Amino acid sequence: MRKTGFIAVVGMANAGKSTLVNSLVKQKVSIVSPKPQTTRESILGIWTDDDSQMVFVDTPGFLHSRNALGDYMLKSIDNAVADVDCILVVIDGHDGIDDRELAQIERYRKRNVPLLVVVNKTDICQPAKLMPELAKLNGVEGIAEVYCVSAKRNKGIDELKQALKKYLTGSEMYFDEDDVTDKSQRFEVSEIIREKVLLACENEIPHGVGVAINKMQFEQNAWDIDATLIVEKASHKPIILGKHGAMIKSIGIHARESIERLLEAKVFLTLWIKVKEDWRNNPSMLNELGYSSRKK
Ligand SMILES: Nc1nc2c(ncn2[C@@H]2O[C@H](COP(=O)(O)OP(=O)(O)OP(=O)(O)O)[C@@H](O)[C@H]2O)c(=O)[nH]1
Ligand SMILES: [Mg+2]
Repeated sequence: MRKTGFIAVVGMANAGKSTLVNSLVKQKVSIVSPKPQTTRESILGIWTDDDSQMVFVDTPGFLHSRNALGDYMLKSIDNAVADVDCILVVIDGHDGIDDRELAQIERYRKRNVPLLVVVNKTDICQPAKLMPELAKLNGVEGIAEVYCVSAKRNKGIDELKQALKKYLTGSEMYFDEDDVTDKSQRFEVSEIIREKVLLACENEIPHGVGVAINKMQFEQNAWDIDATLIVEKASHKPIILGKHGAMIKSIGIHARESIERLLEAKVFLTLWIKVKEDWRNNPSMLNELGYSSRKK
């Protein structure tokens, strides 16, 4: 019989939580970008092997909420850490450990489930700089174990996964053996498009972009997908469009390539842009984009 359980993955924005979950389940289930607040809701990454099933809960990075979407993101972190077998607090080792990380550890240790600290991005950390940072964790109450990994380079990941097995408390399978996420293809497609917007835009604009899938149909051996990028200010529209439409064209090309890999079929992708003033504070827009109840 397999040991099974849920493991929450929390930490500051940009620490590499989604990269870690993808690396743990050996599939891209959660989008990644250098911009903070890439993940907007909890996303499950499922790993099943001969003796275990681990359900990792990727979460949005801890943030100071400035709008209703931010409130929703914070709530999804709280929901994610309820009833789990273990909590992984991910820290960017390259950035170092300061009071914010220590406050996070303090916050989660009160939940009385095993808490592991995962120091990530060791591929870009100089050992001489990392050692004094790790020393800051000595004597911090409530830490069961500390692991140093590079999620991006898959270093230390198998060792971490092996170590996590001892914390699993369940014996029932929560998902089928072949499942890697709880999300639908439609959700994954909208996230891929949002990832390409995050990667293409330099400034704050992508944080105010939502993606609505208007149509997703499989016809004549190809997917026909029609999506709208929702922007929160009229002035953002020309920026996303780019000169002679160059920006949106590039977003579309990159998104289509990734979606074709996901769906393993040819994809025709049409992107539109629509302005919805301050949509991140608009309950009906949040609902439409799936940010008010669980979106699958
Ligand atoms: N060098 C290096 N970069 C990493 C590593 N893990 C993640 N990154 C980079 O760090 C950035 C943030 O990664 P994400 O996985 O999106 O971080 P996150 O914690 O999920 O961020 P939010 O969802 O915004 O909270 C991306 O540019 C990643 O490529 C790592 O092990 N090494
Ligand atoms: Mg993330």
